Formats: sequence, C-alpha cells, structure tokens
Amino acid sequence: MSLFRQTLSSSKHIIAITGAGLSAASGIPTFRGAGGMWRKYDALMLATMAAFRDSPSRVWQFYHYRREMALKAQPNDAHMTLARFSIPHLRDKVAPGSTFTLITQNVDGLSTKAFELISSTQEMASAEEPHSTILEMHGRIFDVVCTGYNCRYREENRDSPICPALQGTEALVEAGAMEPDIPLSDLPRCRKCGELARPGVVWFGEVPHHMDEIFRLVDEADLCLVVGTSSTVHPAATLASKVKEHGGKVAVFNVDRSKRDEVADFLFLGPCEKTLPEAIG
Ligand code: BV8
Ligand code: ZN
Repeated sequence: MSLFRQTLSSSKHIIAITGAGLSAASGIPTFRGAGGMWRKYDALMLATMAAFRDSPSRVWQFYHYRREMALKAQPNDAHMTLARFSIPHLRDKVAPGSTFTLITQNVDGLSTKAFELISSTQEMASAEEPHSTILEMHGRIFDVVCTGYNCRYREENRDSPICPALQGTEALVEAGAMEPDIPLSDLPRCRKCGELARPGVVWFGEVPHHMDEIFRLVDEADLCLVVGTSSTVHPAATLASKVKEHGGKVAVFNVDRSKRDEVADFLFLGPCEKTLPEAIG
C-alpha cells in the first residue's frame, strides 16, 4: 500500500477503467451474473444488433429487466470514492495539477449519479479546476435511440416501465416463465418519428463511444486503475496493457484474479467497495 501511495502521489494523469464489478455491491448483477431467464441466454448473445433484429421483444425485455434494476440501485462506496477522487481539491493524495478521467464500461449511470451527488455537496472551485469527466464507452441503458436511418433521435428516458407492454415482464423473466412476444407496435417507439427505438448502448460488433479521446488519455496516462472488470471485452480489455507499454503503472481492483493481473503493478484482491476507498479514498 505504501508503494502504491508513493506511485499515486507522483502521478499526473490518472485514468480508471471500470466494469460490472464496480456496481455489484449496488445490487446490479455482473454480466455473467444476470438472473432468471437470462441464465438461459448468454448476455453476449442478447447485446447484439442481430438479436434485436431477430427478436426486438426479447431484447427489450432484457433491457427493461436491467433498467428496472438500475433504477432501484444507488451508488456504492466505490462509485462515491471515484466521484470524490474526480474533484481536484478532494484528490489530496496525488500531485497538484493532476488529472483524472473515469472510463466506464458500465451502462447503469451509477458513476454519473455519484458524481452529481458529490458535486452538489462541493461548491465547485473556480473554473481553473478542470472538472474531470466520465466517458461511458458502452453507452447508457437509459438512453433510447431511433432505429430510423434518417432520424437516429436519441434521448434519455428513465420511465418505469418504458412502455406499458413491458410492465411486469421482469418478474416473468425472473420466474423463467414463458416469454411474451410483444408486437413491434407496443415496443418503445421514437418520440420524433414513431419508428422502433433501441436501447442507447453499444452492442457487440458496434464501435464504442469516445474511442479517440480514450486512446489519447491512455497514451498520456501514468497510472491506470482497473476496477471490477474481467477484462474480456475489447477494446476496454487492452487499455491497461497500453498504459503499461509506455511506462505507466497499473493497479487492479478485483475480487478474483483476472486477465489483467499479468500487467498489474499493484493487485488489490477484494471487493472494490472496500479496497478502493482504502487505496485512494
Ligand atoms: C468493437 C453494453 C471495434 C451492452 C457491452 C470475436 C467475435 C466478435 C467480436 C469480437 C471478437 N473478438 C473481439 C471482439 C470484439 C468484441 C468483444 O470484445 N467480444 C468479446 C466477447 C470477445 N467487442 C466489441 O464488439 C466492441 N466493439 O470492438 O468495435 C473497435 C475496436 C476499437 C476501436 C474502435 C472500434 C463493443 C463491445 C461493447 C459490448 N457492449 N455493454 C450491455 O451492457 O448490454 S459489454 C458488456 O460486457 C458490459 O458493458 C461490460 O463491459 C462487459 C462485461 O464485462 P465486465 O464489465 O468486465 O463484467 P464481467 O461480468 O465480465 O466481470 C465482472 C468482474 O467484476 C469480474 O472480474 C468479477 O471478478 C469482478 N467483481 C465482481 N464483484 C466485484 C468485482 N470486483 C471488485 N469488487 C466487486 N464487488
Ligand atoms: Zn425517429
């Protein structure tokens, strides 16, 4: 820990790459942990455009199930620690003038909620303190996007349920009951043009958001925190190795050993809602 604290105090450009393990303590199952019927379907299969074309009703039930869980979830100590760490004058264990950016694979919006909670309690210092950002590279589960080619309208929609036809299907799904085949006309529609809407997340085979900025941040990072991710999904899985390649340090926070351990300079084994506050809180 003292060696890590030394590294932390001499770091100028810090990034965190976070995954589903960050939200586990908030009651959101990790990607391989989804309950009910989703055990039958590999989430990797449902998080694709092909699955959506094949059965928009099933894919919308999957995302409705996860929306309803995320709506009930609160940020945990790990989210709050990262949010406090994002405010320069609260980041007292690192060099003055340091920068921090949170790059999250999660779509649940809990990191944003934590940042909003912390910012509201801090009279934000004058503008010269660059307020760090969160880059949601896999999109946001509460965004809906139009599937119409010449529309693509995107808006945030936190309605519960997002449409009457999906009401209660999460309970059916949990019970592994027969999955209702909801007609296209009853699924979420674009508010502007009426076309079928899709969840505003990045599916497998689609290009993650903010990649240019992420690669630039990775190139200048001297410390990369890898929190609660199995590092199986690309390109997120390779970012820590890139930091390492140009001499940056890597600290992994995970309950289990994971693929990134071989590049880790520091490995904090345990629940990140405990280990992260200890390490950077
Ligand atoms: C792209 C949004 C090009 C949707 C997600 C072969 C065939 C086809 C495709 C590929 C292929 N090989 C590589 C690919 C590319 C593919 C990919 O990586 N496939 C994998 C499966 C092999 N990737 C893509 O298609 C990406 N696009 O590559 O475009 C490109 C590349 C570069 C630049 C430009 C363009 C798009 C991928 C995005 C997919 N969308 N999410 C949705 O959420 O429904 S990914 C989704 O799965 C999640 O967002 C999350 O990122 C991921 C799951 O990973 P984790 O977050 O790590 O979660 P997981 O459950 O796996 O692990 C949890 C970890 O937490 C565990 O390690 C556990 O031990 C730990 N943990 C648990 N509790 C705690 C804890 N740790 C600490 N504390 C705790 N309490
Ligand atoms: Zn539209």
